[in-house]
Amino acid sequence: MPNKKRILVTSALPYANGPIHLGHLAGAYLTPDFYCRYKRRTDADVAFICGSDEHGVPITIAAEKEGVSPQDIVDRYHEMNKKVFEDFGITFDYYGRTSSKVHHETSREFFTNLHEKGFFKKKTEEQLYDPKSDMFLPDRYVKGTCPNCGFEEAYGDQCENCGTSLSPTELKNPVSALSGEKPELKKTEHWYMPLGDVQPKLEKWIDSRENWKPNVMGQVKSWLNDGLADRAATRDLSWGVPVPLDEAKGKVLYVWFDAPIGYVSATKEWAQEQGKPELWKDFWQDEDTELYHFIGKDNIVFHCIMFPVVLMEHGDYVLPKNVPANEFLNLEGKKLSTSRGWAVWLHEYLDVEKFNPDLLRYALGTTLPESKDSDFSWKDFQTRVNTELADVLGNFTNRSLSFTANYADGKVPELIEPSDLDKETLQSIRDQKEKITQAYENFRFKEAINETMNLARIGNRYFTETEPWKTRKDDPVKCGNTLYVSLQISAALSCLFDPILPAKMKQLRAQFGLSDNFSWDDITPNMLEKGTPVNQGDILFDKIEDELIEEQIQKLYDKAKAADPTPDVPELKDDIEFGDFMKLDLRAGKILTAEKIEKSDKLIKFTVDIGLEKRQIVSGIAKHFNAEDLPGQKVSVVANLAPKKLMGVESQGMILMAEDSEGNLKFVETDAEPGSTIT
Ligand code: B3M
Ligand code: ZN
Repeated sequence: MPNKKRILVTSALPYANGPIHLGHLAGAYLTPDFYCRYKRRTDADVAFICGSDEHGVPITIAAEKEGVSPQDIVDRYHEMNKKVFEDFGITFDYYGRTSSKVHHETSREFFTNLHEKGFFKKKTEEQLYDPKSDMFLPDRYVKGTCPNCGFEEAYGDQCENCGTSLSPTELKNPVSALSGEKPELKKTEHWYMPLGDVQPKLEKWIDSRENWKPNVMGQVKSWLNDGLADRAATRDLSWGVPVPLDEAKGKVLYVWFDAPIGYVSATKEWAQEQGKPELWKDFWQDEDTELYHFIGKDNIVFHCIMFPVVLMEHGDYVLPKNVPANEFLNLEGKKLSTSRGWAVWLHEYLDVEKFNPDLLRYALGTTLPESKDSDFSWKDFQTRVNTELADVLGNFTNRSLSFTANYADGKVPELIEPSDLDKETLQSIRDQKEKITQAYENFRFKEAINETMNLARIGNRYFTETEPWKTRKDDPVKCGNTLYVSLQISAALSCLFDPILPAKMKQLRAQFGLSDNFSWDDITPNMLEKGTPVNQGDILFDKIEDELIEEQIQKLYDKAKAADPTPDVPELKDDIEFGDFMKLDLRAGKILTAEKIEKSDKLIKFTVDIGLEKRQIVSGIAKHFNAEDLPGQKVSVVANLAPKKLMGVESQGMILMAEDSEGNLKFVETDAEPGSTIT
């Protein structure tokens, strides 16, 4: 008998330095869970592995900020994150942690193996050093301007704005994250991975990859085009896996060297937990295994270049078949930022009584940043829940079930001489299933969700068209056929939607008496035998009221305000002399007429009464106001600005406007009589 297909799926190991938010979930955890839940229903042996990344500067910096030990930080967030993933139904087979003994041993074994093969280059180089803190400044201990995109908050290891991976000395205007001081250069010795030397081999492997997402391949190719540089695999830090060499006292492995090996260590621990300590080898060392790394786009270089090189050089391991990385999720139109409080934490979402994990799994699933950055908004969440989950899926299954309960004795009727429409509609179960399967197989999760919802749409339309509320009186056979078909669709949906909505679909399956141990093959147009009792049950999805959504939006703005109380306004300009200010002639005025300048989409021509005289003033505010609304408006005017022509129309002054951080304009109003001076 051929072996079952073996599939190893990993999710990026989140740093155990803070809680998990929406962006994390959409980036690297939800899609592999959809995938694994689907794959486990097929003929595949799946291991889904994740865990906490407990090393590296992100951890030590969090500890320093709170004045506790790194161990305290990782203990706290490891437990918290493990639990929140469980609460959201993320079905990791094992959630490890890189501080474990097995991990320390495994990553040291990797280093030693590569070292003995002569892979590393030992080099003494100058690195940034903070004399005040008496410490080298690797990775995130330095911040500065990204040489690639100019982002001013780039870290010493990576720019989170453009995804470029960096070394501290590449940053412009570096400052120490510890002391805020400008660092010095000081010599230190490290073990480097000569990525440039292995580039040809790596490129060959990359070129043999099939079906990689264009956003992933694009980033990888651009790295390769630039030419790979040596990268240190060790660091001058005290927190981490000690380098297994006598001559490297006081140094630890670079966190990006040890963290991906965490996938291997966690698989070992999972195997041990099952009493089959050798099982991990089937998943990592048998070339029939399909390995998939699910990550966010900022981790592409590590998973597509660095870790594959490590695996290749070691030689005993399988390499990833695909790395279906997602782009970033924005929130309400802005970049997510934990430091600026612009985030929705998963534990907070769960605190809202009316929300449940399935709603967010669905809403996020429909807005995944699969091929480009996408945006999550609470209003969109509400629309998805109300108009899709409640109005389409919930409404359809509820109609089918309640009609059956009320008019068909609560049993699946017999299908008798079905019409063409009945047959076609039943066939659409197969057609949709095929589309959904293809979408899952190709990591197109938004499409999988949409095609699944389409089956419910087909069902709803069919139910409405066949009008069982009429046929139940004059054509009971036809009515029975409608119910038969609708129930089959509902039953199929309770399985097809299982990867996305596990809790709700379990509830729905119970209404049909369907087993939770179904396989993907069991999903057919005739899952329910005639006469099967079905149970009307509770409404699957309640609608979400506007107030609850307003509350969430308010909460977000409140948190952002608390995190960063300075409003988002431009910096103050340089001081001017009093005499310069006195040169300005500012007057109270009143708009008499206002008319849009035809040739321009921005300009409005005004006549303004400034007491002494009437002025013609042109102002570029047509995108913000309707000209008709403006006569009578009280304004402040710069009255001695030299006249200037705008689109051929002379402007004799300027109307003062105030602009807020969102770009909204307001008039600088004054109640004073036109002509009054403003000083
Ligand atoms: N902890 C980085 C991150 O959370 C890192 C991932 C490790 S995956 C081996 O973005
Ligand atoms: Zn950048």
